[in-house]
Amino acid sequence: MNQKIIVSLRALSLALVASALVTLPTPSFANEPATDAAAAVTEAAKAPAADAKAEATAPAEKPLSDAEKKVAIEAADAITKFDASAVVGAAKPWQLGFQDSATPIKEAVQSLHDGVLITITIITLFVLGLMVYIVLRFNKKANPKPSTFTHNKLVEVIWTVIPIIILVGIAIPSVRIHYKLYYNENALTNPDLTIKVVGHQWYWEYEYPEQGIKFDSNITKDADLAEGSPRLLEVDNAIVAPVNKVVRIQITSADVIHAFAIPAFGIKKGAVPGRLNETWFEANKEGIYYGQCSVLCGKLHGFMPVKIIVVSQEKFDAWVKGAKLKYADNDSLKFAALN
Ligand SMILES: [Cu+2]
Repeated sequence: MNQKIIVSLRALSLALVASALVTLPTPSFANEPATDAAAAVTEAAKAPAADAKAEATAPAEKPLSDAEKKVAIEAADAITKFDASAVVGAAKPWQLGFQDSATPIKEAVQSLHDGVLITITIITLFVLGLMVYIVLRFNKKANPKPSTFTHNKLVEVIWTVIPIIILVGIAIPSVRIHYKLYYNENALTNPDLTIKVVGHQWYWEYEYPEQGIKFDSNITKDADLAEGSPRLLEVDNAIVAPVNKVVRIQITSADVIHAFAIPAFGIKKGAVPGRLNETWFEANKEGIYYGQCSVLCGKLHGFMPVKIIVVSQEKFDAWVKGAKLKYADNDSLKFAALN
């Protein structure tokens, strides 16, 4: 009889989890093989390349003079110049808990974490209370003549059903976040901006395929740090991204496995050689955000930080203009022209 109840309860829990999954949107694609994702980048890069061709034939397009180039590069440098008051995404001394959330995903992660923490605290206190009660009430002195029963149907039903409800309650928001991050068709196929990230031992390489910008990002040595700039997190060339825009990040590696992680955005994704992983963020606050490589990738693993500067769309456009010139020595412009 008990066996039957337990079997039917298991079936009930499966049905509950299944129904929770059914309510979620159908995935458009899972982590696709590298070739498909790479094709998407090529497609994305094609459109602006075509625009560039059209511009080249238009008579209004004049090449920039050296003085104009200098002004554009200086404007881009001014946007990326370190400003201690702009740092929002970094750990603080004696900090407890997470960094402040800067994306909807991170907000969801934070609230799931808080919910699970409350749940686990209640369970732990309840179990501790039960144990204390049992030790005091049923020790040999207090209860010299113990009862001999071994089963209680009601208790077994209760201790099966309540955990099922708790687990389903945790599973629903957890799976929701996963879907939002990795099956978000809109963010992954129709983003406002695409940035490709390539992990190297031991630095990051960033590409803006649609803008034709490509540069390396290396850690800043302690001796070169600006006033108030965080040690081991500062870099020479940071990612710049517009605020309140969906930014698709495509991640791969040129050598070993790294991981691209930004705590304030709630994203962490493996940089795997031969594979193109995807994630996205939509930062809702302007400022400077730091992250780090999060997979042990060799002796300088701790020295390949990530820095993202989130700015207004106007500032971002100005940065793109200057960065194209500043990083023109890289093969980025050739890269855009090839596609
Ligand atoms: Cu690494």
